[in-house]
Formats: sequence, C-alpha cells, structure tokens
Amino acid sequence: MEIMENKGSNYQVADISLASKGRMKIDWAESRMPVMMSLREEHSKLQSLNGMRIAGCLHVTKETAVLVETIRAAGGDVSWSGCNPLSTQDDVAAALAAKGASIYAWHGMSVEEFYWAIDKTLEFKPTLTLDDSADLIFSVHNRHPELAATIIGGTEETTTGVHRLRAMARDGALKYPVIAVNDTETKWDFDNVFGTGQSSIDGILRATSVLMAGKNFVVAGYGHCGSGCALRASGLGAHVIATEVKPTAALKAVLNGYQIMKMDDAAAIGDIFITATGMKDVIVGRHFDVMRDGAIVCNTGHYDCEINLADLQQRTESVREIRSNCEEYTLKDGRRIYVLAKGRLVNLAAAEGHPSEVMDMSFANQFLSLVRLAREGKDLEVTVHDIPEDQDQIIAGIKLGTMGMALDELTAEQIAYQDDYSAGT
Ligand code: RBV
Repeated sequence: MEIMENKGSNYQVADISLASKGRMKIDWAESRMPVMMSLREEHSKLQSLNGMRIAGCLHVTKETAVLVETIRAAGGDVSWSGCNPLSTQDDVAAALAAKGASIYAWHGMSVEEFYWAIDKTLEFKPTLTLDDSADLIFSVHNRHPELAATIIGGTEETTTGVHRLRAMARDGALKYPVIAVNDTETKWDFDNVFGTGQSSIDGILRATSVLMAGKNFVVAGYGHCGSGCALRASGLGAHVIATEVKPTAALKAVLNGYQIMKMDDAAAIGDIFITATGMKDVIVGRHFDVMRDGAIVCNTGHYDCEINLADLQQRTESVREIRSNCEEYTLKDGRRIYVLAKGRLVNLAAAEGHPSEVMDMSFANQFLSLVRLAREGKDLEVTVHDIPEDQDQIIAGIKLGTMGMALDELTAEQIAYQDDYSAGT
C-alpha cells in the first residue's frame, strides 16, 4: 500500500482547501447542539481533560467535529480517525485539520488505509481511547498491546462495539476499563431510534429518490435501530415487514402494527430492504434468488457483513453505478437489484449520519464519560461500565431546558408517598 503521506504535518485528509466549507457545516451543527455547547463552556473553564491524550475512532462528521473541538477546549489533546471507510465528510475533516487537530481520515479509504489511520492515531500514545465499534480498542489489544499499560480507559459509542467488548470482559481479555456510552436512555432511545430512523431513510432517499408510500419495506432486526427505521418508513406510507430472531422484539413489532415474517418469505415481496441486526449473512444468495426486479437493498448496521454481496456477485452479469451510492446489479436471469452504499451504513455513507440534535445527547455522554475516566479511571475495575443514571437525567434536563420545555417537580409529600408502603387503597 502506498499512502501519499502528508509528511511533517499531523493530518492526512482528502483536500485541506475544503476547510472553509467544513467550518460552515460545523457552525451549523453547533447551533443545533446546545448540550455540547454548554458542556464546552463549563469544561473549558475547568480544563477537565488537561493532560489527557485522546485517540478517537468515530465517523468524521460535523457532529463529531463538535465533540472533537469540545474535547480540545477542555484541555484534551486528540488524534482522530474515522470508524468507517465511507463515512468521513472530507470538508469537515479538512476544517478540523486546519484548526490544528490531528486527524487521519478521508472518504473512500481502503480497509488497509483504515487501519493505517488508526495506527497513526496511536503514535501519540493515548491515555484514553474513544471508539465507535471498537476497532481502535481491538487494534490496541491485538496489534499494540504494549500501549494498554498507559491507557486509563476507553469509551464505546455503539451497540455492536459494546456487545463485543462485553464478550472480551467476560473472557478476561479486556486490558482497561471501558464505558458503554451506547447503553443508556439518552443514547439508545434517541440516537438509535430517531437518529437511525431518520438518517437511514434520508440515505435511501438521497441514493434513490423513490416513493416510499405503498412500498413493502422490509427491516431486518427490530431493535432500537430497526424500530426507528420502521417508524419513519411507515410514516411515509410504506407497508412495513420486520424480520426477527428474538420473540419479544418480534412481538413489539407486531403490536406496533407491523408484520413479522421469515426473511425467506419477505425476500420475495419486499421492495426496499434494510438490515439493522449487527449480524452477518442476513440477506444471502437464496434471498437474492427470489427478489423482485428492482428491489433496493441496504444496511444500517455498523459492519458491511449483513448483506452477502459475494453471493449477489456470483449471480450477477454486470454492475454499474446508476446514481451516487446506488449500484445496479443486473443478474444472469435479467432481474435488477440495487445495492446502496456498497452495503455499508447507508445513513452515514449516502446521507450525513444522524441529525445534530440527537448526536448532541450521545456526544454529551461521550464527553462526560471521558471526563469521568480522566478523574477516576485509574480506580475503575477493568470491565465494561454503564453510565450513571443521574448523567442521563442531567443530559435530558439540559436538552429540555434548551428546547424551552418545563418539567413538574414532585412535592415533599409526593416523594414521601412514593415510598410509603403503609398506604394502600
Ligand atoms: N453516528 N454518528 C453520527 N452524525 O456523527 N451519526 C451516527 C454523526 C453514530 C451513532 O451514534 C451510532 O451508534 C454509530 O454512529 C454507528 O456506527
């Protein structure tokens, strides 16, 4: 591999001259992220991350830029890479680099370049790591284990990453404490549901411009992310079919008014398919064999393994990019199947990722977790930790306040009543 390395500088981006365009995007995101901006004000006075070196591996978007610049304002030093080869917004990366942030990310990196960038961020020997899907933590553990001794702790943004890190902790393989940013109300009930729901539909529409109304919209996986996609697709008039392996999740889908089917059956009637499972091989050859001519297939899970593109390729006569982020596979039997964003996260590759307003809360959780690790990480047990419940309420409270919404407060009598087990009917 040959990377035309930007020698002598602390960044590698596609085109630094895009910086002013990226700066406007970041300004826009800041205007929609009041929780982050209030944390920035508070912690730039406190310098809570002073002396911390934070390696980050998370989609380089305008929202992430607000997080990066909040970390820097709080005294932290950063070195950053993207966590997906297709999610970097090149203008945003340029704007961050132009302000002196150390960043290694560009849209369309190869897998080799992706790991090269992670290794570059590890060169400054971080004290904290910040992940979205754990590729950075895995790189420390698998390829640079000597760095773990000086790492105080890490954070993890997403469901897939938390799942694997919990498995590592169970096996005793984890070398430093990690905070599960994903596993908290102000993350999964908002980012995962409303963020994924809106941005995935946004990606599908930008890539295809199809009419959603009247379509059979098949969502694989009815977890937080899948339920958000179902909600928004049905709001646009699509007929939603969900596929599941977990009975309670399937039951939720049914009681929300959707149909549950096996993928084997849904494959034959779906017009648009989206995978949101975190599992590999959800759509495979036998499904492509029965799909309708014109079916659209995409994924919103973190890794690109949910749709088996090798199986599709085997059945294919020719492929062309018919629109940006939309590839037309003409099969040997003449049917056409459209794959969006090469089976990678459609919301980040074909659109701009989750809207700023929800990332405001997710990244507030990220930021406060870094502050917690900086303060008490050395005393934390080496395992995966949840976010304290009061952090959720604080973040949601600030968010509501900035939206101009007021809350009731319990009176002293009501608080006493809550716990009163002598009272009954
Ligand atoms: N995600 N980030 C963005 N606009 O920066 N959009 C989505 C953004 C995160 C989200 O928190 C999710 O958990 C993760 O991407 C999946 O990789």
